[in-house]
Amino acid sequence: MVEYDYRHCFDNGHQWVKDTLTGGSDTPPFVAQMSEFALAYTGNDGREFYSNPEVFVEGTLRTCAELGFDTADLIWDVYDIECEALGGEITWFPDLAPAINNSKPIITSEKDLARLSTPDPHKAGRMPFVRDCLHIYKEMTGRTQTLRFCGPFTLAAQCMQFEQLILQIQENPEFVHKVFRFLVEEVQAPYLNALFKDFPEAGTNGSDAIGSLPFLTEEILDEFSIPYILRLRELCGGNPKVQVDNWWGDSFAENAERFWEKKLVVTPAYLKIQDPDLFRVGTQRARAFADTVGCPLQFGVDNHVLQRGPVEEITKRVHEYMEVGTSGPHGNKFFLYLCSLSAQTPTEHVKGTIDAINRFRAGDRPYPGQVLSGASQESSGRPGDRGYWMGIGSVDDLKKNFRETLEEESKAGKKEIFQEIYDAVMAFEHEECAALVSRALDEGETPAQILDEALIAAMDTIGDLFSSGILFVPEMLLSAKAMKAGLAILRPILTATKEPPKGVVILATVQGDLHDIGKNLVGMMLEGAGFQVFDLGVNIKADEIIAKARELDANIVGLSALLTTTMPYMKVIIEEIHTSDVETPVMVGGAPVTREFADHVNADGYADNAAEAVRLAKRLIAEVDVAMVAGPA
Ligand code: B1M
Repeated sequence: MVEYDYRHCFDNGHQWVKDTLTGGSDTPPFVAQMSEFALAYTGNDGREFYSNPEVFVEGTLRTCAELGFDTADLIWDVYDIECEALGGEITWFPDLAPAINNSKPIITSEKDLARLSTPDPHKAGRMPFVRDCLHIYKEMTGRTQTLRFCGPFTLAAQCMQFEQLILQIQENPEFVHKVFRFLVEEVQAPYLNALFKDFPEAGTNGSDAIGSLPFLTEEILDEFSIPYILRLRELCGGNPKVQVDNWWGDSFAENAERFWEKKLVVTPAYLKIQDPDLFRVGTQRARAFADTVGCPLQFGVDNHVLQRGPVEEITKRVHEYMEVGTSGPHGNKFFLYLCSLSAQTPTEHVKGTIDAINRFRAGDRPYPGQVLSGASQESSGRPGDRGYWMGIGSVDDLKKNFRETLEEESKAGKKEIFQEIYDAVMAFEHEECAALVSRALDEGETPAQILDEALIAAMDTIGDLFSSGILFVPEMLLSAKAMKAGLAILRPILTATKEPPKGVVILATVQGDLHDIGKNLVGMMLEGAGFQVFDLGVNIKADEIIAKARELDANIVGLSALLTTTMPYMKVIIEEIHTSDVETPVMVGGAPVTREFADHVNADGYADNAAEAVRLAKRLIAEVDVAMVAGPA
């Protein structure tokens, strides 16, 4: 095995990064999140890699040195450490990073909160693993690594479960503030300060996948995200290095520039903008903003581009980002970021990416002046019909009065009571919705009519507004809650009268995958459309799905996957369903899933977003012409 001189082989890269963040660097450096790639590249087992500090540090350093990374960035499974130390359930995978199973939240009430206490940074969960990694890295390289932590908003979502967090923000904001204070003051600050004791000179970085648009609105960002990042900084002695740099969602902001100003509040050292938002908003617009502020700038290349390739496409993306990034008066304060190189990113693509970076630096530029990013372009980085992510389109494409038009069309010619129920759902008024549904029943309307004319009609509009980027996730959750309050009044009557649902759907996020926000939204929309939904949860294997489909005589199985690594399980599950006695059609979805992939795995349908999932489910039911089943909710 080749021996590398880890004390010196990253010297240049570190110097370039330092210069970029201070005066400026003649060479634009790159940094990368690549631990899952290192896991695969070094042939390790997931559990061993993410729990044995020697293996983790050596594997990361070796991979970076062997392939010629500028620096070696130690990024363990940053979203898990604090929640795991508090008792969150961790799931291990042989070929993936571990993950918190946040469908089993550890904080659901004041009582839960009262039971929790500050984890001992030297003993709790894998906090010692992190500390040991940092020490070993320092011994091996002579350098201090960045202290990584979970952004407070994402940590709260990991502990409370995302949907519950959002609903509690509306219903009981004081409790949520209490949770945030506990997490920041009694978990994160002691943890970071213990690490600072060993590494006083270290920089820090928080990862915040959920603390961003469109998971939250700008109001929630202002009240629940930013203040707690700043509070953490204050509790770490006002250290300006306490930062959270990886919010997404720039393309959902009403005003990207204002959003970037907020980013600079939590990460004053530089502005980071990453795909897929960067590709949508456009590199030139981002460059222009950074020039007006004069701050260092980082562009992040989507890991789907890096994984899918081909190398020519990677080169185009890398060269555009580097060319635009390094242009203008502050062009020497630019660095590139490779977002999360996954376990299945082919080594050839990683080599091709680094080669593209080096070619650009050497002046070998086959695509000079080529700018593909910007609002009018399709992103090859994000599969899906429209190239948009999360299955959400752009409001720019639509008439300004889209919402009004939809509402008018949907309510036109309806009885007043149905209009009122519709309005209550649209206004997120769950108590009002339940009261109006009761009144409609008293007035002699049938449950089926109330469902179709009022509740389903409102959820149809909500689905369209969400897939057009007009409403964000919190608004969708709140309207679903209002719809469910109305449905709760109808359900006993529907069951007693054997009123059949539109169909029975089993939902699951596939094996290896713990992402459930998209699946849950699909479930809510399906319920809102009159389907009976049985959600099996996350990390689900074929046998469980087949057993449930058989038990319920389900009309549809719906599979969701958010990781390219777990998409292949869709194929496995579908094959097992096909070889079983169950004949239920299968629909698939999730950000990396495409129509072509759905065809390839023999799925019966693919939907880009939640509203489309409802249309697809209706079509599948109509196609198979199955007998509708009434059953308990
Ligand atoms: Co994760 N994560 N994440 N993450 N995360 C992604 C997916 C990633 C692209 C980020 C990145 O690095 N660039 C990347 C995947 C890379 C890859 O696949 N190659 C990634 C990774 C790597 C990871 C971890 C390994 C940690 C890490 O970052 N290194 C870890 C893995 C855990 C695991 O599952 N084993 C992890 C963890 C997490 C959090 C826990 C922090 C959190 C998940 C919380 C939760 O779900 N409870 C999280 C999040 C939030 C994301 C991003 C930021 C957003 C995903 C999401 O919820 N989107 C994501 C980055 C990105 O996408 N840019 C990322 C919103 C949701 C509404 O959209 O799910 O697409 P989506 O659903 C849409 C449609 O797709 C469709 O309808 C929905 C509504 O319109 N749809 C269906 C969905 N399911 C459907 C089913 C249907 C039909 C339509 O029929 C049945």
